[in-house]
Amino acid sequence: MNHLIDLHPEVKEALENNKPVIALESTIISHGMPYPQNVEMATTVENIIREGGAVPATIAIMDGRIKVGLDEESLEKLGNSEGVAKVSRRDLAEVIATKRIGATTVASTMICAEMAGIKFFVTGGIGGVHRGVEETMDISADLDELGKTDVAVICAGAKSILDLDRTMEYLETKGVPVIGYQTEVLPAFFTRTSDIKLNTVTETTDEIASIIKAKHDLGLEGGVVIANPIPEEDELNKDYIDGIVQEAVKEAEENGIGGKDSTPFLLGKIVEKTEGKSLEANIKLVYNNAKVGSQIAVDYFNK
Ligand code: PSU
Ligand code: MN
Repeated sequence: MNHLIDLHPEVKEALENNKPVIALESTIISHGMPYPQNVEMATTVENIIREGGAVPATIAIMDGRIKVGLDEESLEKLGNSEGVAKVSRRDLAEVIATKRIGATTVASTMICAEMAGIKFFVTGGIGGVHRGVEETMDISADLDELGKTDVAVICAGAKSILDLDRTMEYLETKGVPVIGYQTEVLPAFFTRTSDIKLNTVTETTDEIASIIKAKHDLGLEGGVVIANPIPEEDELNKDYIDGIVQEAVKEAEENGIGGKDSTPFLLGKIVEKTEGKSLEANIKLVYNNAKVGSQIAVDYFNK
């Protein structure tokens, strides 16, 4: 184990006894949702994973260490402090060296999970190729990480703040399997569908576990995306949310928002403009991913 990693005792015990462990990111807490809903979401997700028979490991950077598994106090600190750094692959060394508080994105959570020996990771949505990429070159480091780091990421697709077609092309180039769970098309986060057909469609979590197992047996590098649509009863109206996303993207442009600030700005604007409806949907889809993700992990460990 890397000497910069601190494993929470619950996580350590699970890893030593070959029990399913699920990594969780912390940027969704610090930069993806407002306080106090963010902390409540983080705590509930952990409980859903425990009920599903796996052990949750929320990952963050504190005191110059990679924390794998957080206590209540640390979750609260992440969710309710000013100046928490958003840590992607690029930022990991700096935030460790300067001992700042850092929240891990999908990319850096994958890195830390792999270092700790964790194979599964539940979140809301992955980063991707941004709209207007021709001008900005804004492509999330999450996509390259998925191309090289061996962790299975369970999400609800990607938000339509992104260029979903190009995001899928990029993942194909990087050799990342995108597996639909009970869906033939890529889910678009707030909505269950998009017009992008998936190459791999599954009906059961056991099928997904088998695919991941085969990938491991082959020794193929890189991650896997499992795309799990938001539950029907929590889905937002497509035209409604598309309109709001368009406004948010326009405001980001007008305000010259770029780099790592782009995604948090858009997420915040969407919550504001939907008067919290998007937040509610976001929380529900994460819970659903936690349920399906722990089932996949349990099925995998039963193989
Ligand atoms: N998408 C969401 N919610 C989020 C994020 C993305 O719907 O909270 C966060 C994740 O941590 C993701 C990161 O890894 O934003 C991507 O940021 P960027 O686009 O700057 O790579
Ligand atoms: Mn970016």
